Amino acid sequence: MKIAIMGAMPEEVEPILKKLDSYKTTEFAKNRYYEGKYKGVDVVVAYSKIGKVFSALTATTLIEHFGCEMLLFSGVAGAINEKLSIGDLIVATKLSQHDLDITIFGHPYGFVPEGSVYVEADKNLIELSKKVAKDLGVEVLEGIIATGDQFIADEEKKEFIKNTFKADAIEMEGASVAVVCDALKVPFFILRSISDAADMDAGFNFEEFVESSAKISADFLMKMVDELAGKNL
Ligand code: OS5
Repeated sequence: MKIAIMGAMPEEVEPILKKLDSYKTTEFAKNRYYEGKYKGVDVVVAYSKIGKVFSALTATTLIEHFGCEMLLFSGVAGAINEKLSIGDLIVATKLSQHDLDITIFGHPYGFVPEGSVYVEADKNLIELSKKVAKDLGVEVLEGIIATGDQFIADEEKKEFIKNTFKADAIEMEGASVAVVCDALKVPFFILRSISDAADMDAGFNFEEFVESSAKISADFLMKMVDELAGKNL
């Protein structure tokens, strides 16, 4: 089983690359892909660049070009749920595109014909994350992640996303990766650690905490890969 491990920004994949035994760098479609081994498992690591289009391209490439059969995403997010503080972990149960809007035609926000408002993440991988959380003694919230091509730093936009999608956290790549994996029938898992609260301080907080929160997410994700390695998939 070859596993794709992706983030959006260099900060999100650097802690993962440091853990690989060795890797080979390949350029494809204007991006770099790191093919390596981790505890005997074949992995391909990449950061997509920011946003839904780049992340969809990278997820598709990891699956169709590099032959990955499972995709794990690690990164940071803005908190909506007040239970979430900086550094806390959230696992997506389902994801939605908060900036997808053809409501003028009578459709709900986040919906286009032949699509769905939410895409559900793989239940087995969510179960595995619960086991890892228990073993590590860390709390991980399961919740809804809303994705859009905007860095949210505004209470009004945050309220809209909270009320419309019942979202617990916001980011800019998860739902597009989810759409790709769902369409290509590849099990996927989206993990995020909180870097800010998507409020007026979000820009400052993001810059201060992106590295530390990205590492919290990456370390947890690699514990999940430890477990997957033990299963000899
Ligand atoms: O990937 C983007 C989404 N991430 C999650 C996130 C988020 N999303 C929406 N709203 C929030 N409040 C969120 N909080 C966390 C994080 C990331 C946000 S966009 C950050 C861009 C920062 C930046 N700009 N230039 N650089 C960094 C330097 C640079 C220069 C050249 C190449 C690469 C980086």
